Amino acid sequence: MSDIVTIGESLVALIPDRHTKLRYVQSFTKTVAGAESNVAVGLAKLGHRASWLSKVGDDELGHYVVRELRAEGVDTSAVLFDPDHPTGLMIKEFSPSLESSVHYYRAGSAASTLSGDDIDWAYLAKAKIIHISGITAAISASAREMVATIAAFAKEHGILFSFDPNIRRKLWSLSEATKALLPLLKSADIVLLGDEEANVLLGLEEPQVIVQALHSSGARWVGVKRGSHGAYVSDGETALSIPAHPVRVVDTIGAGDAFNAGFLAGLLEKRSIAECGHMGAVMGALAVASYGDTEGLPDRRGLDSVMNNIQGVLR
Ligand code: KDG
Repeated sequence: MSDIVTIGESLVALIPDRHTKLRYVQSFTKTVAGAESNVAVGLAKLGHRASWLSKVGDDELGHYVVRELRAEGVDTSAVLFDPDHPTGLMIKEFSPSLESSVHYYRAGSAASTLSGDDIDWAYLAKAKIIHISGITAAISASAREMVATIAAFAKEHGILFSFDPNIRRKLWSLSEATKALLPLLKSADIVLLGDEEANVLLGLEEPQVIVQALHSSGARWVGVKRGSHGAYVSDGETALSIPAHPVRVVDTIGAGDAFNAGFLAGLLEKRSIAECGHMGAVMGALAVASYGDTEGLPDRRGLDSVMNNIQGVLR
């Protein structure tokens, strides 16, 4: 049984060996990407029981993705292999100024065929937290419907529903995203979102105001991710700013998922909101300091030693 189940598409990600246009790149490193599996990997590395539920192609890339996630300690026993649709692929591109962008080859992927029929509901019912990002809602109509059904299922079964809108403009328009994501945001117990996403979805800018609005619509815990400005976190009683953990940035993709993993680990460990926020900030920073979405994430000892140096935070 897992403490947390994450549900969404994972892809093979190709990472270029240099910061230039893809047309000039000759070598890539093959890795695994995917917002929800990134969160599961982060939690598993910290010693939590984390599952990732999805569909991949019954192809070499699909078996690679599942093998890698299993090797990181994620429970992949509920993952389905689809013989008729391929595993999705994405290619990262880094500009000389370190801006990252992504190119997707995922339309018609195995994960895009996900629907409520693919869910093992008895398996899901045992989770303490279900975490999903808006990317799952963006990949197809059937996946979008599945996410709404899962949110309702979580509520009925007293399972905490954790949601990160993760708006991806290459997957849908802002108006489509807003229409689909707002109800999910409002049904979540835990909302973890970027400040720019809050601006798009709620029209709000100040972290304090964003947090208040999300608590009024039902969220018990909120984390507003503010990039190099750190984060603003709240449990409804205590709200505070968390400074960014200083690191040398090389690959920003995956930072938000790493924050989510640290924050959710803190909640599972029944830590204070300040500790949850710091754990998220440290995980986010370690993710961006290395190439790949999850390769830089610490194990339990690594995170604890950084946290021990953060004065006045540990219990
Ligand atoms: O949050 C990081 C993800 O965006 C990345 O791993 C790939 O899932 C991904 C996506 O769809 O962009």
